[in-house]
Amino acid sequence: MRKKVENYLLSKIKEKGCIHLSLLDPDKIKIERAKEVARTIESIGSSAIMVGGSTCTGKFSFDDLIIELKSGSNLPIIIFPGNIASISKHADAIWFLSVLNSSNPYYITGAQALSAPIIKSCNLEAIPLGYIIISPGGAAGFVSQANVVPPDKPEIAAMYALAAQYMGMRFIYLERGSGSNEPVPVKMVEKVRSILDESHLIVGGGIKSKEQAREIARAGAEIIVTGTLLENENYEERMKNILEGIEEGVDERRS
Ligand code: 1GP
Repeated sequence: MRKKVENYLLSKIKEKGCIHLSLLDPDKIKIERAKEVARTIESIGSSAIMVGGSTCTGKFSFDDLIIELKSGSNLPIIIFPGNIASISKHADAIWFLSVLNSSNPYYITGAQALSAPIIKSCNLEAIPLGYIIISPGGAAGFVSQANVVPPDKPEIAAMYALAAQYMGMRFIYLERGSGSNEPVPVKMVEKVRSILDESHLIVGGGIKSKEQAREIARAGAEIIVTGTLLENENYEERMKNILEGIEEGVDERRS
């Protein structure tokens, strides 16, 4: 059943055509910066904050980071779990993700079964998500033992995406890997978009420029995620460029 955060995302997508979500990796952000970063992300026009990463050095508590982020912004905080430790009752929702092209069932249904009762006890909104990792896949691909999709094979990504839709996953995430040199190829985004008629398409990994964001939004992404650029000194300017690119891409898609 769709709940508050999912309904919020859907209404934003309907309004804007494509929205931007900011990803904060607990291993990479300093907790002292969290409140200010959250405030800036909201003022620039990102629609939600995702928190998570594939590695976990345990520098500080996941709960404390989320509490700090919430003190700086009213945006929904959505957990993007890298493992079953990435759960907090202070978040608003969790992407309940299955790594569809993992070669290890732990990452497809095992971690999900282990974490489901904890998610329920935290009263967290779980949003079903099919996660498809495209080569090179970065840390996410390595940790989740993904049989990464070759970037020049959009039809393979499309068949996984359609399978996810048929399994009832309401969001599909094409992931190139955080910090990847290149984002998901535009042809792959177009192909996946063309085959989906119910699920919503998220694209992330390696998106650094306005032009890349524009092309991916034009190709049919409904959510674009950026994370690494928040680690730069001049991230505000870069984020503004990404948001402008998304708007232009949607305008071109609609024209
Ligand atoms: C990673 O898709 C996200 O899971 C964001 O990637 O860090 O490359 O922006 P970047």
